[in-house]
Amino acid sequence: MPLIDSASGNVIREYTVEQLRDAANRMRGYDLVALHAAGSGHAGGTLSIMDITAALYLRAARHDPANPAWPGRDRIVWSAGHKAPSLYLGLAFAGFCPLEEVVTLRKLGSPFQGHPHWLKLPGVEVSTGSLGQGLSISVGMALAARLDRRQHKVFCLMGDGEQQEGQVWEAAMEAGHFHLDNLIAVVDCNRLQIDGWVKDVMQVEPLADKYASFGWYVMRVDGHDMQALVNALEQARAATGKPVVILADTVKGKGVSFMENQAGWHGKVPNRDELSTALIDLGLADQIPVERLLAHAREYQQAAEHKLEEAMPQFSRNYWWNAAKIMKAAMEPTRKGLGQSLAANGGDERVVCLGLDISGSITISDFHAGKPERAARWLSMGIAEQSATSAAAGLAREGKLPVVGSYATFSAARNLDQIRVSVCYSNLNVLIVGAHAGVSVGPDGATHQALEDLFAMMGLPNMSVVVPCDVVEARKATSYLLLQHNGPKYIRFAREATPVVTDEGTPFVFGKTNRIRLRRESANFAEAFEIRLDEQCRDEGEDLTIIACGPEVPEAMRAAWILWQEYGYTTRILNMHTMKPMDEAAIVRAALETGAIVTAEEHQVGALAGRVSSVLTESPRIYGHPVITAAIGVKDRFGDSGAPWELVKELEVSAEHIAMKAAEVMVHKREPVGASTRRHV
Ligand SMILES: Cc1ncc(C[n+]2csc(CCOP(=O)(O)OP(=O)(O)O)c2C)c(N)n1
Repeated sequence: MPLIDSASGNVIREYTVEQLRDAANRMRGYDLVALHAAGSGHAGGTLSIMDITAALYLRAARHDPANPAWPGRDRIVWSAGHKAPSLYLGLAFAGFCPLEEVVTLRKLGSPFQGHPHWLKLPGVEVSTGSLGQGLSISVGMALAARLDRRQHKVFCLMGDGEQQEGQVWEAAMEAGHFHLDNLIAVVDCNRLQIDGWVKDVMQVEPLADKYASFGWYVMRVDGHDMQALVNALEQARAATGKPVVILADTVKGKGVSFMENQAGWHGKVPNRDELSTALIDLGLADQIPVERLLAHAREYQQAAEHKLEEAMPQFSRNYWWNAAKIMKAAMEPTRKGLGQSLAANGGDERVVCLGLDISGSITISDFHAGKPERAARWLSMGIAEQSATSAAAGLAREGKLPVVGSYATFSAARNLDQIRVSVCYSNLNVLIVGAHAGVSVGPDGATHQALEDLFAMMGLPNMSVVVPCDVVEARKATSYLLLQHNGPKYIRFAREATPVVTDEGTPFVFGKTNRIRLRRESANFAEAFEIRLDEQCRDEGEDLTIIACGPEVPEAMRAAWILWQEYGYTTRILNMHTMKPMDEAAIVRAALETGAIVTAEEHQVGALAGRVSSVLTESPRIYGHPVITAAIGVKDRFGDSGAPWELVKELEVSAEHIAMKAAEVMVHKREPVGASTRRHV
């Protein structure tokens, strides 16, 4: 079946198998250019699925690029959201969007988000990125089509690692139960996932038997044989009485010699030289206008940056990290602290670590790296966050010290009920790692940016929550939580390198806030500040307090520097690393002694601000004392693709935003109600 003009029902274009092969090959070339321009993304899986993409978008599916919302169109659900660039190229080649725009992939504000968002790009059916949800959405769409007596088909594209998600099998059961013969699933079986071969990470085969036993027709094809793919898709359309799954055997990184069958190319993109070699491999050296496309990507990026800078609070000079000769900051990813602690403490025989197919990147695999004697205590659970959470509870019930982690949005949101009941209600000793939290997974986009996790984790009875401010504090916090703290515990940290502002000697006491004061100007940013336990400090008559956690602590320190330089205000910073139980005494002291509090969190505003506010409203010692409060955080919106530091600006959680808000607060502190409110900073 070809592309259709929905108004007349006429065929717009009929691709031959040879033309489809050629299109798939060129799509691979454009994919690599877009990934190179983005600087991040998934080369391996986008290349393996490209023949399927071409066969589906240019031949099998009935749709009209001029009318993406045509009710009679086939629906294509891209469950493997990380392979978004293939979807975008399918749409572009079919004529849904301009081909050259795809090079704005993963850039701030681009319709070509890191993971597909249907509200940003016509032709995308639904938003995906959290693996394992697409088949359920497809079941819903297929049921809706049946209820509405429509004849279109619903296609669902998945990966083979993705089959590890339990939700896939709930959906498979539903599709079989409802005899959804308008549903066609395609699995890109490239046999690799992030942590290695699927069979080693968590065996999913025999997939054919599994689907068949759930009441599906099963076809197995060579996913790079265009004729076989076209035939299979056509046969699947004709099936009656049961849903169809096409298991397409593919090669990850297909077409590029140095990427084929290499797990390392899962989440990696080619540099300029590698791009040239790859295009030669694909026989496309002179066939894609690489320089023109890259120039377009650069122009888009410059315009996005310009818009962002225009919207930033303005001060007399540039205070950004490392912008000036003084106040230089060393940067290191906070996540490394987890790995350092697990490597150091993993000798304890009770410690077991559960991998969720994102092990190297979040550093949990440092637990066993180079230590074969720990291999038995490294438990690869596959992409199955919900089951792994309850399994961790089982391990804890038997006296183990389990650590389970993934992107915070998958380890502290997708599995929320398992955390609530299996872990918290049972009050078990499970350390849950919320890695890559906040905006620090930047280009991946909103689906991967945990900006809500603290609400749930802090709201759970028995749960303790720590949000370390840098790599050193992350190591100390992990070590404490792992070996000394009993009960459910959640540690949350970022992916991106952030300033290192503490050192070995900095106190870390669970539940006790650190107070940070700017003492001097220094070539080294961290050395300009003194950090002590808040309860050991005396009042120095500071003008205001900034209470911050995680990556907002260094931002708060930079804000204190701005406030001193621009207005002469002195700031007390509270590093609220332990978000639960929160150090209420430190908050009350700050309120009484400074009378002005600004909270700063890289999260939907309220996890920190709401808790601080309730401490203030619940504390009789505050009665009668004026306290002005303000909050910095993400304001009830999803994130976006973009560089992490761009998103810090876009979501208004930078030091500049904190400083500007603090300056406003100071106007009100100095001129209380009744006085003139005309003065603005
Ligand atoms: C629920 C969820 N957990 C984890 C991830 C992170 N993640 C992205 S891709 C991926 C591996 C997917 O493997 P597979 O389905 O085989 O895709 P392919 O290897 O073909 O890229 C993981 C774990 C995610 N996106 N969603």
